[in-house]
Amino acid sequence: MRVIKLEDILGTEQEVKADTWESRRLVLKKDGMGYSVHDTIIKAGTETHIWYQNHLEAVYCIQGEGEVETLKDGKVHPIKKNEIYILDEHDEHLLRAYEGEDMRMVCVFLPAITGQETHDENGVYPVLED
Ligand code: 9YT
Repeated sequence: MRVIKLEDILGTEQEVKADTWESRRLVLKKDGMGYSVHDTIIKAGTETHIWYQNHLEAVYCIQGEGEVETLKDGKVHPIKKNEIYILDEHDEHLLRAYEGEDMRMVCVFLPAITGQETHDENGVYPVLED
């Protein structure tokens, strides 16, 4: 077995920064588990357009508050600390973190991401803010 520490990932290529989020990719395909595990910060007051067409994802919120809008039906699902949402239909969605506090999410992807995906291949399209 192995122990993987967040502190050892910070500042490496496993720490990825975008406009509206930062993700610390703790477990990747290379680790051989079949899934990947990410500790992701969603910045307060932002909206991110996400569509993982090739992956299933479970997202457990351990800090902060926000909402997920699923685009096929326009439903808005409030999400706060201690709640997990599962994208079991490759749902295209908007993830919004409310003002005031960043959201911190533990995300599991199946299959594992390699860490080399671009945002487009990964299905992440940040919404540009004016
Ligand atoms: C909340 C969420 O979907 N996080 C995904 C992980 C992050 N976008 C990454 O590591 O690419």
